Amino acid sequence: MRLIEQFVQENKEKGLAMPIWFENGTLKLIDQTKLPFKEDVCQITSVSQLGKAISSMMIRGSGAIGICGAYGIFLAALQTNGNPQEVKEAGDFLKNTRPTAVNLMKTVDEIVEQAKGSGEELITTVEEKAVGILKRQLDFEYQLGSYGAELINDGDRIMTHCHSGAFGGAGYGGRALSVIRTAHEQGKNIHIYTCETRPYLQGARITALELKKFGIPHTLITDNMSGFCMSEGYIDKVVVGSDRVASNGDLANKVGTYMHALAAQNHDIPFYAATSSHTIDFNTPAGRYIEVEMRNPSEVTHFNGKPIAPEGVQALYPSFDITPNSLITGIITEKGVITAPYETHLRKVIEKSAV
Ligand code: RI2
Repeated sequence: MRLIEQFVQENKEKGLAMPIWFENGTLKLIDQTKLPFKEDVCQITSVSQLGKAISSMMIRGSGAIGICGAYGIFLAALQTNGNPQEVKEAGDFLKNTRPTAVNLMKTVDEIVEQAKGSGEELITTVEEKAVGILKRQLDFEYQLGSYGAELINDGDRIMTHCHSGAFGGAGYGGRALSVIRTAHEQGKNIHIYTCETRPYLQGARITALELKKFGIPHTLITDNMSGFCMSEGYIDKVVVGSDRVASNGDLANKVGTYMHALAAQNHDIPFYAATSSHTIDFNTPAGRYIEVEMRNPSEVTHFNGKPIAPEGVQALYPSFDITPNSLITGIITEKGVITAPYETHLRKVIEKSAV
């Protein structure tokens, strides 16, 4: 059995729900467009098919698409019999599938830079590196979960947006749900308000599914109810994930995050972003430099293939928005919880101990 298959088997035995894995010589992923009604497993036989799965959001979440980078380069190494030029080209292709989440780009660059030699030697080094990255991502989830859980009190009612969980990460709880899952496993009595997250409905379809599986009490709300819930005192804390954190602490996350942060500030509700060092981009000085992915407006005008607006209506779908650092109470990472001033504190905590 290959090293990468052993890694998968060990984690399956621990009961982790991985979004993508390598088994019996094949790359497989859960088609997240079908959740929660079906857990369809798709076989991925080429890098171009993996790229389509990422851009069509069959697999999504910044952590999960980050590990797609590791699996994708390993697949490319296998299929090209370790041809370094073709492996590099596969990496360039994968990096262009979604522009906002930085984990995918960083993972591909890391693994391609360290791929040595050609042929069997290249396949082996890529596989070892890929397994190292997968283990590291999973460790991050446990570590940031444990730091974040220290912020959660018994009885807290926590709002989250989109899906930053196991299927969007490496298998334990992604980012936000690692914090929530750890607090729950510590025996804290918590209740989650999960925003449905128009238009792709990650919150309704996937966060609610995982909370149900973890046995964590929760209530589904539509995105436009967060202000009401905060003003009525239903929410004690907000914890969201992150697709990219700029070096000044500005945050790109699923569209809608910014309006929740504004409402939270108005009601003195702590607003936390859960992330990992791999999602902090020191090459991007501020949020305004982050490219926000603009998706097809038909994802707004249609639902499940059916129109929900007059034919020909103009629509807009920015997939993310930018929450300025001034609205963020703390950034939860695998190194600890980082607070303002982010410009200096992020570098101090993360860059000094770069992974
Ligand atoms: P982690 C999602 O984007 C959302 O922005 C969500 O908050 C984030 O990725 C989760 O990523 P999409 O891929 O924080 O559904 O869990 O468009 O890494």
